[in-house]
Amino acid sequence: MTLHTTGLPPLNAERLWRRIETLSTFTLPDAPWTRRAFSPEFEQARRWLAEEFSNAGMAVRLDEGGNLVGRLPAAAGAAPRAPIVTGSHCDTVMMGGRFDGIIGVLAGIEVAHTLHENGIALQHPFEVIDFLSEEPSDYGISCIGSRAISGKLGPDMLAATNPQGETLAQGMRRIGARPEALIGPLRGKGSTAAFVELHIEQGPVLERSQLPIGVVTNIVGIRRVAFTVRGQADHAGTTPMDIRQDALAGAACIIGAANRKAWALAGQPHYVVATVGRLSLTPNASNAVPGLVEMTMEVRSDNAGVLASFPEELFAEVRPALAGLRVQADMHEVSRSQPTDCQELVMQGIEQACRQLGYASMRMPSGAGHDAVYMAATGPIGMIFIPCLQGRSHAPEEWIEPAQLLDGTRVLYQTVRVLDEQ
Ligand code: HGY
Ligand code: MN
Ligand code: MN
Ligand code: MN
Repeated sequence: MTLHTTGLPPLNAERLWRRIETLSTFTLPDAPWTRRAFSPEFEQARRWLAEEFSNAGMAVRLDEGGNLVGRLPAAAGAAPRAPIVTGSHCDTVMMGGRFDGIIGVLAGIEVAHTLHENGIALQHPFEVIDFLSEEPSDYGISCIGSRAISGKLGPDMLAATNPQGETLAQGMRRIGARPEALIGPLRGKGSTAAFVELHIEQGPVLERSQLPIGVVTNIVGIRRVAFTVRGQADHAGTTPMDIRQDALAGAACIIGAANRKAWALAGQPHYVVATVGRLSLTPNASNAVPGLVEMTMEVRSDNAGVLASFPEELFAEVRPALAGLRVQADMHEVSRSQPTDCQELVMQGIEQACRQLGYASMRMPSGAGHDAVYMAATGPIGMIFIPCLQGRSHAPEEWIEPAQLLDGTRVLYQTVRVLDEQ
């Protein structure tokens, strides 16, 4: 049954929600919901998505950066214009949710399907992109596909390896991408008329404000550094405290200092958060002094200066404590994205669409990173947020109601129509 209420976009809410349910079946069975980029589940999902792109009337291709791109041509006789683009990502973190990234891809397909089946041809070509590996991949790199589009996937990243020793370039080839072709940006400045991404907020603001739509003003930059702390593995019972070299005690100094530093900087006047979310230790036995710790710390802020100095300042602060523990540590950067502003053209387009459809909205920053950050190199960007239950994300408890998804998809559809008339 297609929702044909007067004035509202003729989207098919049931078809949209059915796609959410189908895509969520492509997961590690014993770890819902997990669809890691480059995994078998991911490749199955990609094959299904390509069918859905095509069923929605779009021409489909996989670009050199591993992005799945669907495209509706502009109306016959329309002047040549850059495309209006939407999209997001269908990969997840380990035991993530069914909506982070996913709703941006599936809502884009529903917009295309609705345009196509109602014979509505825009003045701009319309593209929907499922970006490759927006989440930090097993190679340590995130936003792989959108970095490729914007020319930010350099040889050092392509040489990064996963725990099995496979390089990112090999992984990309395995899923049909052509990393050897990435000698520059896949899309240059001005190649996108406007990019607008629908995404769950992944935070509590909209739910607390009881608002259906958020208009994103800016997206935090993210800097990820790898710490390696080396001590000496020893017997936990026979090694006195004054001669042990406990690598985990050293790592704990770094983690504690990062937490204190972020607390001290938070809200003054910038947004600053720091997290160590990935850590491995050797030999990882209850009766052995840890000899080696490898961990990743990320710091996020809307201020480039904080991003540029936080890891280095942190490392300098903990050096005396590490020396006291007789452990060695080194730090190297894994990846960095800059704080990125959304453009008035797109923000006002979203707000106009909300007014036309009768949705209240509020402007707000994004503490999460998104592919939109990299699409900013190709043209003006904007993001539409919808609330998610208790702001939870990157967890199986992530949830939205079908009506909330429909709200967001309606605003996405209408925003595309508004921007098409610009
Ligand atoms: O980590 C992020 O900010 C995004 O959800 N991948
Ligand atoms: Mn995410
Ligand atoms: Mn996401
Ligand atoms: Mn995103």
